[in-house]
Amino acid sequence: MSSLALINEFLGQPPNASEHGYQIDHIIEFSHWFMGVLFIGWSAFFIFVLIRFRKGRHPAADHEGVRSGISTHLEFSVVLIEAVLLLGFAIPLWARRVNEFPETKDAILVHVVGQQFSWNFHLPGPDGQFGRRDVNLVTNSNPLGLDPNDPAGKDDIVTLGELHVPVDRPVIIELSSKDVIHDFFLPSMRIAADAIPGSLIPLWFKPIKTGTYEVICGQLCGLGHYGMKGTLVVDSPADYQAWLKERAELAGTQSAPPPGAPKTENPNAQQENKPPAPAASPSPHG
Ligand SMILES: [Cu+2]
Repeated sequence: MSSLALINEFLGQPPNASEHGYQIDHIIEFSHWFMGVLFIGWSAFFIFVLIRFRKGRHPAADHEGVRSGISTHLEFSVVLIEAVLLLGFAIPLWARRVNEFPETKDAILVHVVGQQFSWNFHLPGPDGQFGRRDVNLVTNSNPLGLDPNDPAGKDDIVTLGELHVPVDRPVIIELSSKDVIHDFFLPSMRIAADAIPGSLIPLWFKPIKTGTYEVICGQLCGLGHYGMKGTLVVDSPADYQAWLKERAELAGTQSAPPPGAPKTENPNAQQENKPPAPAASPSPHG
């Protein structure tokens, strides 16, 4: 895999840390070598044509041009290879991320909500149930509008900018946005998807290496876009349990605002002009 590493380094890709990521790397690698071959092939052909059909050799123009069918065949093969890449590899790869979900009982479910200019992460807590969310309850200290009267939401965990997940377990993300179109991009996990206001977009990945990784916004979403970064921490199972416990204790020590708001600073949320946050969300399998 030395060529793969070379391409990765050349493109500035961070090392892959997800189960499916090597497939993405292979398709990126193949596309680049293929484009390299096309570049050299077409350049050589161009130079050949300049010399072969120079004015000195053909003083009178031939208006009929090429009679051989070779170029048609060549162009057709290029289109065919590109179609195979797209239909045979790229689309099925993507479909596995957004259609074929793992069993929910093994997976970590997270609601990810983008807003100008930060990422909110909402976990269901020990009961496995997400609390009800209501756009009318959104405040600076309750960025997702969690309903304080919903028992299912009492143990929910809401964090700003930092998501913890355990290693070697599938993570199912349900993505939405409170204001404009953002793009939830985890370069090390080789996954990205647009966060669109009014839509719930499911996707999943499985982290296979513990560590701290970057979460970025991949869509120019406003003046503060450059700063719309977060952190994905892939923990060992023990560290993950410790983190869950710590968040639960934090949530327990706060009375009002309710459990959903361990971090109360959210300078970007606006109390007036509330953006349309998505309401309670269905499972991605639904
Ligand atoms: Cu953004």
